[in-house]
Amino acid sequence: MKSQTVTLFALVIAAVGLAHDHHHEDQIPLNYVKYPYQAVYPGDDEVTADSIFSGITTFAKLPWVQCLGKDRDTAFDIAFVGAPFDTGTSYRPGARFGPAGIRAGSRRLTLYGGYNVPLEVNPFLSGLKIVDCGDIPVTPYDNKYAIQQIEGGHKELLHRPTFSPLGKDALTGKPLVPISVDGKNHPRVVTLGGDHTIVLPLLRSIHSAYGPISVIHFDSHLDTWKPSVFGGAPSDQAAINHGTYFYWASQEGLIKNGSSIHGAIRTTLSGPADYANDDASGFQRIEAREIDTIGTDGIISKIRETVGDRPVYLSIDIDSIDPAFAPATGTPETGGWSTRELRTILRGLDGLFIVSADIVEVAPAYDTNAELTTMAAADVLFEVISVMAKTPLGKVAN
Ligand SMILES: [Mn+2]
Repeated sequence: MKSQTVTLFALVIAAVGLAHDHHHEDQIPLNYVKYPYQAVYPGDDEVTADSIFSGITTFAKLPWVQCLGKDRDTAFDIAFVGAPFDTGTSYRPGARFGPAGIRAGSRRLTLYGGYNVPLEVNPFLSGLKIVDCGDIPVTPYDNKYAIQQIEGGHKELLHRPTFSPLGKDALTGKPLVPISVDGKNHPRVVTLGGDHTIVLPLLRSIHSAYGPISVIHFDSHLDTWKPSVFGGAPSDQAAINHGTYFYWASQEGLIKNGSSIHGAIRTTLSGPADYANDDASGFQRIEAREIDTIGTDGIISKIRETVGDRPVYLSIDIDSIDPAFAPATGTPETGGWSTRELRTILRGLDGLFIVSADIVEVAPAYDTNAELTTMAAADVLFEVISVMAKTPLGKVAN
């Protein structure tokens, strides 16, 4: 009787001990599957490691941080965030599904680790903390309110402290100072659109840190059109859409005049006056067809000469790529650049101070079964973050 009590007591002690030894990892269901965001590719020693096609999809399978929710205190250097807004579209709607589609198209970016061969950098292992913040909540019922939501969400992320310090100049070893107008070192935000209207609230946010900004804009369309070109506007709100947002951004003084440039332009016009209006909005232009005469090198030179060493915002409309390669977009135009050509041109921006960027007008419902457009969008952003990872947003003080 007595020995039975002792045995029972020992069992209880053992059970308590087990509870204390119970590691957090053991609580994951089916514990032979590793925590999806920290999987090791490929060939770790697990029986069944997490696969690139499994799990919940974030951009490039980066950690999901609820930056606008419970994880407000988590610092980062580059944040991906979705802006699922498409009620400023003139032709095909559907870019509200862009963020989800681009994430799906990005799954393989880290398959073998993510080393960018031509740029000789792995943005995912460069020491920068890169996260996926999910989407900014955006109402589909009220454009005015949605535009405020996008500006507010972006601004919150842009004004968070960075995870990494700015560091020192690679050549001189002198400390770098921020290139912002508020003197702070800001993280970079890569926004997944959404139709192109979102760039108006994004530039309002950028202005709060950098003042009037130089813009590199890849698009088949000007997007500086006056509302009258769209048949006039029945309301103030209708006057702000995915073809007029740069006109308004220019009117508001958000764009640095003369050092901004469009690339891949090939739209028809209401008339030559559209180009005069575009000039007045502060943009230089590179026509899509120039690739046949000056090539990618010539286009890169034009962009670099225009922007110089100023802080620059990069906005990429997926319709800059030819619909043969990226058909799933709001207003497709034939005669565009190949995915290869746009990627080459983006790599040519190496060394520029790209403070933030977006890719817009990806409307996955019009894509091929092979996910050509969303894959192109994701790969384009891979070039963008590779360029970002190589150039900190700082200069040596004069
Ligand atoms: Mn556009």
